[in-house]
Amino acid sequence: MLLAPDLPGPLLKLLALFFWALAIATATAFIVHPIWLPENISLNGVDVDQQLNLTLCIAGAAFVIAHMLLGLFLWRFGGKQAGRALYWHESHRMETAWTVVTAVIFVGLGLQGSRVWAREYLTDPPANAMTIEVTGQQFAWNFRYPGPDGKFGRTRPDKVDDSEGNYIGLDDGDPAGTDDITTQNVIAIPVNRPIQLIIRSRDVLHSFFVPVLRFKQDAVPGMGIPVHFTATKTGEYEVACAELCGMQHYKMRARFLVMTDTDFNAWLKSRSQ
Ligand SMILES: [Cu+2]
Repeated sequence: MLLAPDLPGPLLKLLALFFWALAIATATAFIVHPIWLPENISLNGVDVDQQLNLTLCIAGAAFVIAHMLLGLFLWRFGGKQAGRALYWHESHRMETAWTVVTAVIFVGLGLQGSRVWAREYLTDPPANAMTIEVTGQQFAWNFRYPGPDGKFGRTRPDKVDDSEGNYIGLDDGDPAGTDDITTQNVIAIPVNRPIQLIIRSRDVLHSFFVPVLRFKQDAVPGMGIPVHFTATKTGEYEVACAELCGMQHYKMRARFLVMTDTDFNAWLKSRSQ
């Protein structure tokens, strides 16, 4: 409180009110949250949202308590009538306490979060999972379904030809690829069925981001990165590219359709023709 005697009392009281108002307004904005994430439609997303809420509750409580105390001290001890503040430094007990408490909270949240992450990335998809390949390119998302044989055909970089619609370089010399179904900027999946995506890029880094799935994964040239999830609600949602990948990055998006089994089968059939 070294600055306290230099400022007039009313100004310090005003400052105290400002800190209290700031704490209350911020807490209210988070509790009411008129602007928030879109709804979650993924099984795993429930854990992601819980983790986010837990982190916000702890950080929010620390923020509110700190600002309330700051305001309180200004109100109570500010101004000339309060005299000079007592100053001391070095309290090993207090320093140890706040370091330990902070460390426990940070490490605890980290461990908790890594379990949510591991469930999504370090477990195998269920045996009945349907595999779809995702290939990012500047500036579109390509999707490929393996077709009735359940096998993806070979692709070759020298076969890529945008003018012919062969965005991922399907090799027509491979019989496994003849029934492959490809789409651009629209992906459909059946609801309540585990889906495995193999995420690729044919040029630069992209990031496959589906906010309603609480799910974001970089697409890295030369790698096929597997991820799996289950969507629990039908509807039309959005895929965005979440990695700045060039001048037209802003319009790199795809429609994400979650359908009933019947609708999905009909959709896939219409695409294979
Ligand atoms: Cu991109």
